[in-house]
Amino acid sequence: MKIIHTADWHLGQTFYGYDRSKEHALFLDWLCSIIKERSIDLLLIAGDIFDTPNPSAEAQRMYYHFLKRVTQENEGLQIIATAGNHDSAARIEAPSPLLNVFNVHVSGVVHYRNEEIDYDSMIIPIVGNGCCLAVPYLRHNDHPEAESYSKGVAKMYSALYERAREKGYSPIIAMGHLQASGAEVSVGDTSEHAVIGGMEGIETGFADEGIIYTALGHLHKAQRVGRKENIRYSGAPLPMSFAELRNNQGVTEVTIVGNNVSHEHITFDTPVKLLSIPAKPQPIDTVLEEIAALPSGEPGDNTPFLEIKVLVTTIDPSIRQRIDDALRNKTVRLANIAATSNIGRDNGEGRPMTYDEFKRTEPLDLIKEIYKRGKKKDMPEHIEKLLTEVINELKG
Ligand SMILES: [Mn+2]
Repeated sequence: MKIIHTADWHLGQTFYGYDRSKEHALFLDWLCSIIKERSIDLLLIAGDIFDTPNPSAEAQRMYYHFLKRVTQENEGLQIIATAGNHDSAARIEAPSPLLNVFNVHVSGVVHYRNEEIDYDSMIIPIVGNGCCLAVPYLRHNDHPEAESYSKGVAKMYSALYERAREKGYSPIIAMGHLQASGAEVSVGDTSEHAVIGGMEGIETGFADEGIIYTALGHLHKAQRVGRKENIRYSGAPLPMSFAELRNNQGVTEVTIVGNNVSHEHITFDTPVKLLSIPAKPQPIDTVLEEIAALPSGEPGDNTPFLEIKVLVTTIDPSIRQRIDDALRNKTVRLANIAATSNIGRDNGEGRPMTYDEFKRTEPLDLIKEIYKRGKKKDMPEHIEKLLTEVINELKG
């Protein structure tokens, strides 16, 4: 059995205001050709099909056009998709009566029967005698009762696995949209944290026995989880932020023969490159020199997106204008100016703190440092204690 595992398409995404529909269309064309060339039996889409719960008509048209084309071109192809945290679970599942006719199954919502989780609705038979445990992104209370969210999610997979095994399915594969513990998050990536924010990772021990392959979505970097080759993130096909520019975007081909499973990452050569200059934040004059070295010409559909990292050393309102002037006639599309300042606090590594780092800083640490800077001595313990109480009170 040959499977393509993909996730995190984020159809309809705009990148700092730029439309990405052409990039997405090229990806879907490429995916069609991969599925045909490699005689794929099963396509798994592990969530975040769309970028928002309310995708544009164009994004939806692109998705349904793809489903129609790929099922028409590949007789016998089965498609199973689950909802991610960015998708509207109910919306993507709504066309199921029609999609089922084309051998497309969408698992968006956790269904209940007599107030019990309807596990059978998430067990999708696949070619041969196998099945796929198609688990959508689980919101709070969408899982069996447990002492925490992460334990509840793990319990959901274990319960599904037991049920599928009792029913005699083999092989059993699983698919889900979650943040696994032991997985690597792209540094500073905000799209991956959008909903999960601060929640602990899910232990994937449930996949140790019996489940031959676990196809995950949510993290945008292709990787195995917890050193297990058969628990993987396929990664996103397009970089969704500048933090992802070195992620080697693509899809994962999985081949199952008997009890053997092998995989191969197939790189998608993204049509629009992301450029982030300078390598680290630099004062404006250095930035302008690097901009001057960029190629000139008319911008087109595939013109790279540019991020500029400026180190602000003095308050200078002309910076934006100087950057705009320097960029005139350059074949880049300015997406983001990331300004970091050394006017304020150092991040402890001898470079200024970025806004994201600032957001992650504990308030108490910040207050202690400011106290030390002003009073030239450590904050007395009784003040620290008092502040801790106030902060805890505010955090509720
Ligand atoms: Mn995503």
